Amino acid sequence: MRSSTLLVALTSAAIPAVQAHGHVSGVTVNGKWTPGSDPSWYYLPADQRKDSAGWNALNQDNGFVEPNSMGTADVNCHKAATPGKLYIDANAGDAVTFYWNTWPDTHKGPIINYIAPCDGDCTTKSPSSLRWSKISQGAYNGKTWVTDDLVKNNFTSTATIPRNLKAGNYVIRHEIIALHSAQSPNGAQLYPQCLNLRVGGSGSVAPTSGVPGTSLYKKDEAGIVFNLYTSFTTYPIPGPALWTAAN
Ligand SMILES: *[C@@H]1O[C@H](CO)[C@@H](O)[C@H](O)[C@H]1NC(C)=O
Ligand SMILES: [Cu+2]
Repeated sequence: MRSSTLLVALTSAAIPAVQAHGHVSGVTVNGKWTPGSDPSWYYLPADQRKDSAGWNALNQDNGFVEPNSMGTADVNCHKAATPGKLYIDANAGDAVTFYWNTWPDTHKGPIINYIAPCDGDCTTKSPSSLRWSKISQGAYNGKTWVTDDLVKNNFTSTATIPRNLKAGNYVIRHEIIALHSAQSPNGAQLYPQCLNLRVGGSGSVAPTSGVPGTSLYKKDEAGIVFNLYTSFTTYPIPGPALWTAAN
């Protein structure tokens, strides 16, 4: 008994039991913190979860959505996601800084941000009803990846809300695609994180061309199957073209 306890203690100290990937624990806008969801809340009854702007999802391992699930609703806001109850408050043109709880240096890849209008209340939306427009993206500059910057910057990444975006309620989908195993089919790892966003200000342009999550990516497109371990100078960021009409 005693020696097996010791063995477990030694083993878990030497080898981290689960590789830490990550989730968005919250965001700041103009210095104000709004909480994201915590995957460990998923099995709590809804009335016992802490309120968050982040959507709850079945990602207790801080894990990912695999390319073979790109045709399912899980691609939207992570596995079996349900809406958060709070909103991030921001104006068009504001910067939203996403705080990941952690991120492994090995998990290099693009960081992409999308918005979907809720046409009313985001807290009752289903993932498959959302229509995404890509508002910003970053990946590789010839030397380093945006995920390297994320690790360097206290696990944060910042997106700017288009400065002429029409006021209203949106879901913002902040996503890292980790490429460390993407040389194999179904090896890329999608880490989508959704949060409710209430946009104010006097912007006038609403997205009209958004696409369902299931249309964002193809599992065999160039930026999804990609070998990080050969020499390359550019990386083709996957997904639809940037939506710039409200910039
Ligand atoms: C880093 O992020 C954490 C939240 O994830 C925050 O509590 C801490 O203040 C941040 N540190 C710095 C130096 O900004
Ligand atoms: Cu990982």
